[in-house]
Amino acid sequence: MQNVMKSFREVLSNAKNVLIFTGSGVSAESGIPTFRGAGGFWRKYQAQDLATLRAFKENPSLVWEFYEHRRVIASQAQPNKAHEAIAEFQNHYCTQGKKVTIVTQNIDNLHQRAGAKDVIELHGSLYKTRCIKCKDISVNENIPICPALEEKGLPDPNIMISDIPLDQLPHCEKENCNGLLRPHIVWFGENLDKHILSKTYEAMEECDACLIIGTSSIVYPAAMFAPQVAERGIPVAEFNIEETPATRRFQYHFQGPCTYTVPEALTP
Ligand code: BJW
Ligand code: ZN
Repeated sequence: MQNVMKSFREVLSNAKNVLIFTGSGVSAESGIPTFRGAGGFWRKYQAQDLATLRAFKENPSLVWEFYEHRRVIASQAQPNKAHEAIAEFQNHYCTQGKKVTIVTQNIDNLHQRAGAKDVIELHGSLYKTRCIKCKDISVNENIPICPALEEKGLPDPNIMISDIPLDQLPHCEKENCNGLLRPHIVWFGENLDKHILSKTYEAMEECDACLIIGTSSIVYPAAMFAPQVAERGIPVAEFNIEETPATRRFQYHFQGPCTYTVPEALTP
């Protein structure tokens, strides 16, 4: 492991353009549950039951409670040593005229809170809303997001109903709109933003080293990105507590909690 780590650190020291992909595993040690791990349930639901437009249309109150809970958890969490090492690496490399692009599937804002710059958020953000009527996207960090959601969203599986009246859920404040707001998050079956995808493809084309940290590599299209970089012959290093369906596609695999392995790779 030590020699392999030494080899990857050499790759990084010669690289001019590094791409870092992250998933929910990077925030696991900050106390934010991953999707497919043991903590991936909220009440009796899994994320794929609620993270759909259909679920939101059927019961916007329930879906807003779910996201209110996630906003509370994420805002109380602190960036961990992996987020910090990534942000410091980016900062340090930029002062040497090199480039580090961070592309995350996470919606928790922890990379940015650790000091990372220009983070590309593939799946949106817990702290942005989108109006279903005028499509306006706004930043909203209020907790609760509206009075009716105060203390709502408790994960207790015995809570069976969610019946906040529609007019008390978050609504658009643009003049003459008042449309219902939804979380600005890419739900299952929805397309990723074209502009964000093209920035990601550009970073994939330009990079000469790549890290993929804390993702199961099973949700598409993000699951294809690091393997596509590896197919170009670029050294890719996976950091995960276990092997994933993509592991064999990568030159390096560092197994263990990313708060140990990532600082080991990135700290000068
Ligand atoms: C650690 C660790 C530690 C833990 N240290 N590591 C084939 C091709 C294309 C699309 C599809 C396809 N088959 C199915 C689809 C559709 C679907 C999809 O991919 N489904 C899969 C489940 C198969 N994709 C979509 O719907 C996407 N849209 C799309 O494809 O549009 C075209 C289309 C239109 C119409 C119909 C079909 C297609 C959109 C995907 C959006 C994903 N959104 C979510 C939910 C967001 C909402 C929310 O958060 O509430 O984003 S899904 C969820 O998974 C979330 C995550 O960003 C994403 C990735 O999960 P991640 O981060 O990898 O987490 P886990 O839990 O899976 O893994 C954690 C990892 O960390 C593990 O490996 C651990 O070992 C590791 N770990 N602790 C290091 N300390
Ligand atoms: Zn509106």
